[in-house]
Amino acid sequence: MAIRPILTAPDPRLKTISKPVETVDDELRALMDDMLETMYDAPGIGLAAIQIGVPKRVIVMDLAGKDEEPQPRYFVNPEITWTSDEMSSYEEGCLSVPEMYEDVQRPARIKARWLDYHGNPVEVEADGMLATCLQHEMDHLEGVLFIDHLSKLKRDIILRKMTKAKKRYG
Ligand code: GNR
Ligand code: NI
Repeated sequence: MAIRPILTAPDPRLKTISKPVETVDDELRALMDDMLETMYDAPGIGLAAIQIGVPKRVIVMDLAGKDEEPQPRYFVNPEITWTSDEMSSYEEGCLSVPEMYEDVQRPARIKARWLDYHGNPVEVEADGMLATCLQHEMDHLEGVLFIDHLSKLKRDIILRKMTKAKKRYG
């Protein structure tokens, strides 16, 4: 396992549309293991492969609390099959937009399906953090960041701060 560097905005690679995975094999599981280790190290609650520069439709997540048993989750080729009309708002952050937090509105409930760590199909109805986080991560697979859901003014302010921080710290 290895911790890999996380890309940060405005890195153009974060705008890539990620490609579907053809087979869930040991090589893909090694990538998912690295992603999970990178996510825990950051620390974050979710990570899409493109955030470490790999344009595959793969997500890892762990929504367990600090004092709970770890609960790693793996999503390969996820698809949303239904979204509620009801929306919910959550203050989101992103490892690729460090230290910036803004409220984002998304459907409150979704139905989604994906392949798990072993390539087995899973289908669930989700709400709460799972629904929010899965939508945030699936946006990454389309090259979309949470700041793309904000007004252009707010987005530009955040991107300007990011560019300044990068000039300072490299
Ligand atoms: O660690 C993360 N926290 C978070 C908080 C609210 C909504 C979404 C997230 S995902 C984020 C990790 C990340 O950037 N995943 O892409
Ligand atoms: Ni993110």
